[in-house]
Amino acid sequence: MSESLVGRVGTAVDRAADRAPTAEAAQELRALRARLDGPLRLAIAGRVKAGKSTLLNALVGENLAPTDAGECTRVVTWYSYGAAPRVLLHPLDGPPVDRPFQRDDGALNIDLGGRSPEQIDHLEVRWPTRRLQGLTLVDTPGIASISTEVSARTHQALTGDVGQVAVADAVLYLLRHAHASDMNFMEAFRDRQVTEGTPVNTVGVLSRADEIGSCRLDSMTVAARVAERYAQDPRVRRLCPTVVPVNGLLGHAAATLRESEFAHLAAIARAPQEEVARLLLTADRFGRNEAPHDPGPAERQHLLHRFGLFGVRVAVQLISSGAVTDASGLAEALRSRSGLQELRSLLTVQFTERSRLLRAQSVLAGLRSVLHRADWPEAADLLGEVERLVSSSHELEELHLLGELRTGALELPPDRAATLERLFGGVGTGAAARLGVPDAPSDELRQEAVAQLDSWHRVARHPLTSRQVHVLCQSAVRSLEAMLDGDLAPRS
Ligand SMILES: Nc1nc2c(ncn2[C@@H]2O[C@H](COP(=O)(O)OP(=O)(O)OP(=O)(O)O)[C@@H](O)[C@H]2O)c(=O)[nH]1
Ligand SMILES: [Mg+2]
Repeated sequence: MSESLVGRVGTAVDRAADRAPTAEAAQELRALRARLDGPLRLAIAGRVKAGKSTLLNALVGENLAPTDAGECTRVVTWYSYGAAPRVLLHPLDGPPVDRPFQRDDGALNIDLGGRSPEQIDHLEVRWPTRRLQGLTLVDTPGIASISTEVSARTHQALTGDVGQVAVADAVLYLLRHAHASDMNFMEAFRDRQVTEGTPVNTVGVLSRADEIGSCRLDSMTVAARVAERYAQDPRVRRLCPTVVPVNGLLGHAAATLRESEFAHLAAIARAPQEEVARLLLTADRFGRNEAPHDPGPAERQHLLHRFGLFGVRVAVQLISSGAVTDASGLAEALRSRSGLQELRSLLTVQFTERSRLLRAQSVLAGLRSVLHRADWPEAADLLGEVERLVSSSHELEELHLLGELRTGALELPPDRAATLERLFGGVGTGAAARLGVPDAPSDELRQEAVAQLDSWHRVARHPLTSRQVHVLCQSAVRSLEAMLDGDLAPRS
């Protein structure tokens, strides 16, 4: 379906590039054209120390992004696929330059060549890993309360400056649990300057989820309840209607688990039960206690740094109960407790499946802004063409309505809103997901689509149907007709 839209957007950009009055405008349009065919750009955003870089590493399955300290954490950094490792620095003024880098304990240590973060537009890390094929992850510095050069750059990556298009097609927004003392937490949401994401391209992550339930073994269950509550909060809903709890630290440790770490955890698990319970009471006691000697305090500090107290407790419990017996079994069990798999599935449904559509949307926004800015006679005609393209695209309309439904901007009974959200591709873009009948054979899908089509026609004809619902009915009918013409068309 999105093939035709992408094709039409590509043609519109090419046409504009052919008629661009200046070399800069032509170049900007060529870059937009490349973006249409390039990978989806997913930015990871949130407040300082929300766990953004750790989550990025967990998603890539490698230790690349520096965490904790260093000036690189203050620079917007793109991680994209490349056949060979390479780091490019894009200064604010001038062309990109290659920069040398080392790997310190795995994470990249990039030599900025004496430039301060304020002088750098962004860094681009190209890395040979299949996880980055088709997906560029953009690590952003934490959004600080005071506006600095650096948070201005984060802002631009997420939303675009005035007259410029955002760097990101989609945003993963990290929220940390709001403690009673941290009422500033919601400020980032109130400040529409900070992020103008829309609910269709933003997914919320309740990060550092293990810390929410005081690192007890049921922490993730507690975190899931908190995430649910956040997702109901109108201020959060406006930005990201879905919020999932993730323990990025554990996800990352699971993806990069070493045999020596398993051996240390197994040694702890073998100690007498009361001794283990005492040792694991607090992070401080676990990290600093002189005894036992195997593993000693240095190794235990390392385990804390890599797994967190929750991760250590879970790992020791899994080993001592006999549920896991080797490093690969432990990695698998920890991965499933990190929430990372659920996040991945969500990213697939929300972003990967509609990657082309999201990219087309970004490129259209870029094209519009170039045309508005440019002082050339044909801009008005070209803009008219873009507007016609947008208004005739049912896919873009679905995306728009999905956003409206998710923020609760449309007043509908909850079950009807949920049916429409599903129909517009909210839980998956395949016909079965849209119709709400997973695993059904194609003739059943067809029957279901015809039945739903009838029912929406009936609602549309009903004299008490409001104008707003009438418009939604027409869109629902178009979605179902497209399905019957496309995915569900009889094979010839
Ligand atoms: N317990 C726990 N700690 C975490 C988790 N994710 C990150 N951390 C720790 O939180 C600290 C900050 O993590 P980063 O990944 O650097 O956070 P960030 O949001 O990238 O930070 P800035 O870029 O400086 O804003 C580090 O000490 C991490 O080890 C998590 O899921 N659980
Ligand atoms: Mg960071």
